[in-house]
Amino acid sequence: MLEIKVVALAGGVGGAKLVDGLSRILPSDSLTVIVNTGDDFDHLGLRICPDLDTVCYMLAGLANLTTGWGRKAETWNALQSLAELGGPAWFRLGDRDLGTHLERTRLLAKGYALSEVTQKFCEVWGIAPHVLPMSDDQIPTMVQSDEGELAFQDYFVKRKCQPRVTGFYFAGIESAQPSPGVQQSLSEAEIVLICPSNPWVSIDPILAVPGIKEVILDRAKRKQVIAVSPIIAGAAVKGPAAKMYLEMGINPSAASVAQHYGSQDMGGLLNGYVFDHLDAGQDQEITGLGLATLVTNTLMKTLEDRMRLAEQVIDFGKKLLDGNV
Ligand code: FO1
Repeated sequence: MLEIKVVALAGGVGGAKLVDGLSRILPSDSLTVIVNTGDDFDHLGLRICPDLDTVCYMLAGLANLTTGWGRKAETWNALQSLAELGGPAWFRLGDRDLGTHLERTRLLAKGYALSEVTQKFCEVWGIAPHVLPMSDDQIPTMVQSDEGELAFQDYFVKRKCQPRVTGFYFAGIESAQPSPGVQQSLSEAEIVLICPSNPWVSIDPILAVPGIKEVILDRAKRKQVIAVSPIIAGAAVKGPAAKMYLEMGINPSAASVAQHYGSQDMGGLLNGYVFDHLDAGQDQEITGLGLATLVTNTLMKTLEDRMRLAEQVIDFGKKLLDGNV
């Protein structure tokens, strides 16, 4: 097993898959996952935390791998009853998944912080890595579009990502704080890994929490920051990332995501960048940004893919740490 302190920044499905791979090749006390909470919202009186649940369900072996959200072996009786009564069924909550939302909402109402609730759930679900929400404050991602401002889930689920986006903002970010343990894990990290999640709405919210980017940029201790491209051959593996890039006037590519995060010697975050064989032609452009590069198969279809990519990324990070790249 590799002894190395790794902190992964993750959002939805792409992030959860790589985190699953990392959790299987790293000792559990050497992996911390900082998860986006910008997608969170209140629905039917329940606090829903999609990216926390996607990461935790994946790590607990409970995830519905087909949809990429919610639980496997799900039933839909409660939602069916709600729909029959004329309630809003557009955001599909399965019976097993509802248990998570009911208990999270109950504990939050009793005054527990989201990070405390998450830790409790991880203990019950037998999740060994540390899973931390980026903040215990609510920081809803708002989508600015040609139809005006939309709450994230209204854009993503109700409107199926149809509106053309012009920008994003994270409401309340100015007064938000990282949740306990986030800054310490980042300052102790030898590898900070930006997972192949949507840069705009899964990773940027994490980096925007005051105090998070600052700690990542502080290279006082041995630290390498690596991102894995969520774009392969101009398309997102899943979700609206490429569509968002196009609507923001940027050509979606592995290189444009590398630019999005920027290299350390240009005041940006990254030392290293991992992208797919299909985009090998962009290697010179990406290297030209001052980044060390790893070109490999980044598509994670199977558990073996997830573990292989995780091993390759960590090996790449160790080489960077030892100055061998
Ligand atoms: N995404 C959908 O496209 N349709 C849904 O009905 C839906 C329900 C849902 C329920 C719980 C949950 O945790 C996630 C759910 N998602 C659904 C996915 C969710 O919108 C996304 O996971 C994130 O917000 C973006 O990654």
